[in-house]
Amino acid sequence: MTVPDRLLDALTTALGSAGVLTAAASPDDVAGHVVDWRGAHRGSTPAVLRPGSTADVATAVRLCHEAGVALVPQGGNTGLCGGCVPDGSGSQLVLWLGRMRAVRDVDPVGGSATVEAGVTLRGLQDAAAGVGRLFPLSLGSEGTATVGGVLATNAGGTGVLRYGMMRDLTLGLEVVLPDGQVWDGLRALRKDNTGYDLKQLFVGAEGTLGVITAATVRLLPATPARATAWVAVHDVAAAVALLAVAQEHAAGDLTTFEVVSREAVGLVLDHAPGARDPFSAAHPWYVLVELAGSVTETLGTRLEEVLVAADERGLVADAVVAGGPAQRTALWLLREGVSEVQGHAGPSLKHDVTVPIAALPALVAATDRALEAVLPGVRRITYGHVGDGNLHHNLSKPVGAPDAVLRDRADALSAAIYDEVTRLGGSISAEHGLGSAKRDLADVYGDPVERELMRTVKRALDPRGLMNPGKVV
Ligand code: FAD
Ligand code: 2HG
Ligand code: ZN
Repeated sequence: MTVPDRLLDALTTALGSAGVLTAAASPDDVAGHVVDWRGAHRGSTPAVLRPGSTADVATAVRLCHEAGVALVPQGGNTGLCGGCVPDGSGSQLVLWLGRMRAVRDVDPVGGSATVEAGVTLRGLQDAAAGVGRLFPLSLGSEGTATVGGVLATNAGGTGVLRYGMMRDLTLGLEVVLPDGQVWDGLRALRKDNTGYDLKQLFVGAEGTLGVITAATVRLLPATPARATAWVAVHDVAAAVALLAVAQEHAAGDLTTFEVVSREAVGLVLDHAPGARDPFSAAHPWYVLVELAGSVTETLGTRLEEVLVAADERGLVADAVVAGGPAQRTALWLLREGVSEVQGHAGPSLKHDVTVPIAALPALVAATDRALEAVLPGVRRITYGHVGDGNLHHNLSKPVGAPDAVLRDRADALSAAIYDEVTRLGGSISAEHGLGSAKRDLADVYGDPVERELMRTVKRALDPRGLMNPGKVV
């Protein structure tokens, strides 16, 4: 169906002219909302709605519900599964939350903050830091990704090992339901056993059950001190063994434990401005280890203990400890830079997979063989959150091959990875979600009872199927 003009008129009357951007009047501005960050998912829409308040969102959702028009919630548009863009039919409206940027409350003693959905993740971190507290979720996209988006995708990042994912940091939500009702669940309570934990339904739902307009999240004591090492290891088994050593010697302070393959580091060195290899020789794998706490000297000693113990067990090929903030930033670039530079190797096939940590070496070994059999020379740009059992097992075409090679073999390459992940008891989406990209794969690899239960929830909350249709279920 097409979006009726009278709906767009009613929306403009309700939200004001700043609240509705039409493709007819502002084609360039609207164009930025119909394609995702990577340019991998593209759709179309006659208009982008830009509500400035929860009341605006409720009105817009109610009007669309009455007209039977579908909505696609959107925040920073940094999602990696196509969940944030409309389909190509031109019959879906984008609901952009980026104007809702108020920090409603920050409570350092109670350890909570309440912010609106359009506040960026960095804005939330800064609000916490402003009162001497920490909001610990951290992602490469944190300058653009919004609180609504990281909630809707249940984002993870580089601090999950210590602090958990977004759902673990959420105390309460305010949500506009698919018919326009507002659910005010903004409670900062640590204990609240009054039935189903409804907020958790909306976290990770990718905008398919309602629009998150605000959230109350946990704040933690600040950890101003850091100790960071970049460690070269022979293989993923050594990285996993190093994780065990780090947990033995620094468990309470261990915040980040990330692995990066040489292929991935090589791309950063070639393409990220300012990137530099701290070692004189290349190594097959690297680990970024970071401890965080309050006393620099204590952390430094603990990190030293980790490295000495690992070296005694023959796990370390080379290692460097950051001597100060500039060197720390340089080491982080070798890890955080990968996502941004992979495009230089051509189009990518992303696999955000997870298996039990102990199975990571088997996963890499088995998929190395299987991928090579499908497409000899295919580049494994593998890296990720080993401390969480989560690898970004991303692929690029063989050096010198045309882009089409990867596209033509895409299904077989992905199956080589997902089959092995499933055999090892893992999941085909660790932290990025399903969106439109992995919805059908979830039906293939997921448990049928679980998938049907999800459809039952979707039907119960959104019987007309107007909230981000075609995504997740
Ligand atoms: P969008 O991309 O706009 O939307 C994402 C999904 O959420 C869509 O389905 C959308 O419909 C829905 N949505 C958005 N806002 C709302 C709302 N208010 N209410 C309901 N639904 C909503 N992810 C990780 O987990 N870990 C990482 O380490 C990580 N690193 C990244 C690094 C880079 C460079 C990039 C580009 C992405 C990375 N991501 C990572 C992906 C991550 O999913 C997004 O960065 C973020 O969580 C999405 O936030 P957003 O505001 O951009 O949401
Ligand atoms: C990361 O950990 C992100 O850097 C992005 O989750 C992963 O781009 C990717 O595939
Ligand atoms: Zn990640």
